[in-house]
Amino acid sequence: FSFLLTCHLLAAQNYDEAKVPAYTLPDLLLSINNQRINTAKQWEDIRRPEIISLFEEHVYGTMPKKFDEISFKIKAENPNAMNRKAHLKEVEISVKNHQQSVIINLILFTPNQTRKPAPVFLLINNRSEKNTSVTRDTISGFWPAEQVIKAGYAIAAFYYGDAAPDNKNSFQNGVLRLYPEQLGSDNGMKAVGAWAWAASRVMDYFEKDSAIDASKVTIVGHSRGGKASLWAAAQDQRFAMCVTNCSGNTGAALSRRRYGETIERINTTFPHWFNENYKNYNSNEKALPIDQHMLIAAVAPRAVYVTNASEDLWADPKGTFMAEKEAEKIYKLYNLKSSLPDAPPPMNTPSLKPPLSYHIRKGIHDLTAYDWEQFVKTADLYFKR
Ligand code: GTR
Repeated sequence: FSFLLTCHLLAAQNYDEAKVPAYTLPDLLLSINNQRINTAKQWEDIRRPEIISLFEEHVYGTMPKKFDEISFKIKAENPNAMNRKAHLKEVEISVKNHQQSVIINLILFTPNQTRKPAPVFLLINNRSEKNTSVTRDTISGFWPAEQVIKAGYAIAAFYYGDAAPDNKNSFQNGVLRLYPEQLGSDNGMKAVGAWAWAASRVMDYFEKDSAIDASKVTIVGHSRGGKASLWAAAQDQRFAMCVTNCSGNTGAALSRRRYGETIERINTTFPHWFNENYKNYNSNEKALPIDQHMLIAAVAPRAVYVTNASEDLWADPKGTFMAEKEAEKIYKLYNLKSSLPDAPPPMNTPSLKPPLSYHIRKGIHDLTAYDWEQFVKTADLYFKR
């Protein structure tokens, strides 16, 4: 019976543009108490903090800022990895709070060709750990380390399961052990919050590693990892650039369009990703005080690269582009000109120029060498390399 009920309640997903409901997006430039936001300072002092709090309260859960202790241990090191092209470090990031601890295992390759601290790409790895093999016995487009090293960047990754198992019954067995109070509260963070939290602990490590230029860290995430990379970059302003790849619903796509995956659908399939309050918006998007354009805007004035794939309608490529386009308003407050076209660019024709970049790749929901090639080009422009 309950199975039938669930099927009934979960209406078929819409892929018809004509059936996208009429909606009004919450105004980026109007504060909760109706103050018009006209300057970058007002944005930073009033509206941006308000937006971050709204996302914490209604979507991703509160982001804990404190812990008792953090330590970094180099577990293994090879200065001549990748045929001497890179220096490999395997770092154990251990964080303690309330007598509990969590370990995030970081894999980091830095390029040997340069003596200067290197800018770095950090991937939240939500696929097989084989993708980030330290022996390089598996080389995949999901984390093309050789390609990135060759371009003069460091490349790093951690496995998301270290921070929170991606499972509705066991997501608590990670970062949340440190913050048990979050579990009982409707605005407590769950898995996506924990993945983003872990990215910030890696940032803590980068700030201590002299081989890394911590002012040039690009956080990369694909799909559920792309929801986490966007949330991480939105609230932790130390990330210089954010790549949110095929992140779709509750990532870079506008929820109010109800195109492809919906809030109800994501909360039903993945009840352990977002906070309890978010379930109040199942089939009730209009009641949300935010939409995802505001999350992209919260990264401003830093760089954001949003991607989609042509066969990934589930992630609503059009709604994703529209969300990024809306965020232009905030970059404008900083006198930063966006080069985004008015409508999504054709397939495999990236709009690369930072601070707002976008592409739609031909093909399926994935993170590929093609995508990384564009991220590197954008980083070259953004970091003026
Ligand atoms: C899907 C989910 C998407 C996306 C994707 C992924 O099942 O509906 O929101 O996160 O998984 O992570 O690959």
